[in-house]
Amino acid sequence: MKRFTAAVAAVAGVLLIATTATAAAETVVVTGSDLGGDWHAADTRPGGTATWETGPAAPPLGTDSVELSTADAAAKVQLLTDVYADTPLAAIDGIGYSTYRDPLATGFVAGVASLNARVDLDGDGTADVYMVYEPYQDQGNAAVLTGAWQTWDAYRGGDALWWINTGAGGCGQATPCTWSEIVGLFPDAAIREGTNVPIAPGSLGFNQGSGNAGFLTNVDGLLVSVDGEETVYDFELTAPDPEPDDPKGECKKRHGKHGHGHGKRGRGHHGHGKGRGHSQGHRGAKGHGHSKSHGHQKGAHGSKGHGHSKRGR
Ligand SMILES: [Ca+2]
Ligand SMILES: [Ca+2]
Repeated sequence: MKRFTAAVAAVAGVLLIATTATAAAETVVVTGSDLGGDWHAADTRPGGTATWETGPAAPPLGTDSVELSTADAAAKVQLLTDVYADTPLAAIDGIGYSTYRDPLATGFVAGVASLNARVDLDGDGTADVYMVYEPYQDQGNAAVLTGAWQTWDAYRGGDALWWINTGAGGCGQATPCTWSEIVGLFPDAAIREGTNVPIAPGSLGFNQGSGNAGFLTNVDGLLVSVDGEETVYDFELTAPDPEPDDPKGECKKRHGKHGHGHGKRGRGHHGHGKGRGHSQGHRGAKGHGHSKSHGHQKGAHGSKGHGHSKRGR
């Protein structure tokens, strides 16, 4: 009987932890209309497309996802957000995403879209490199399935493998380093918008190509955790209905999946100065006015640069 009681207590403990973890996350819906807002096509090149679509199969969040296609070797497609600009690499304690390698994909059998982060390694304000996470590199070719949704923990307590397009720190594609190793090598590193060449903004998100002819990957569920606060980006065809006359109801709806109204960390996330207010309605990914109403806004960063984005392969 004692044993039984202990088991019940243990299960209750697990449930409590799970509930706490869920409450810490915020889900932000990203639609195609967010391009040019918080999300950007960045260094997308001819032949590279990002298409919001229903499915395929059962995406990990909602009903829809984004299909990234690179028809030929010159093609490249990016879907990057700028909301993490100026976030110290060391403050990131979780990152991941989900992929679906379409059965129609050709090319590398374990090839799916990667995660890319534009990074200022030495913290001097200028982005220097791209950091890249590729599931096959971290988990092995056999781990990447075709025709199935898979979720990749690109952090794994700091043990996930990333490579740097310039090979800085000895962390090139052939000799990737763990996230923690890179943070250790470059303690001042931060996500940074680029300023060197006229490529559209964006510094964190999905990348496919160049050199990836025939790749066809659906992506969904980008997760980023900063100082323990998770945000999950759910790519969907339509945003939740705005309810401008009912801020509380709107917040509830927008954050409904996790049942809380204001989980924003109040990082630069809210402070783009793009002039979006509550009255314009929340289209899922826009938290600007909302964050103000809860007094969370801090760390606004006004300047948005343009960047370059060599994939390095
Ligand atoms: Ca720099
Ligand atoms: Ca989705």
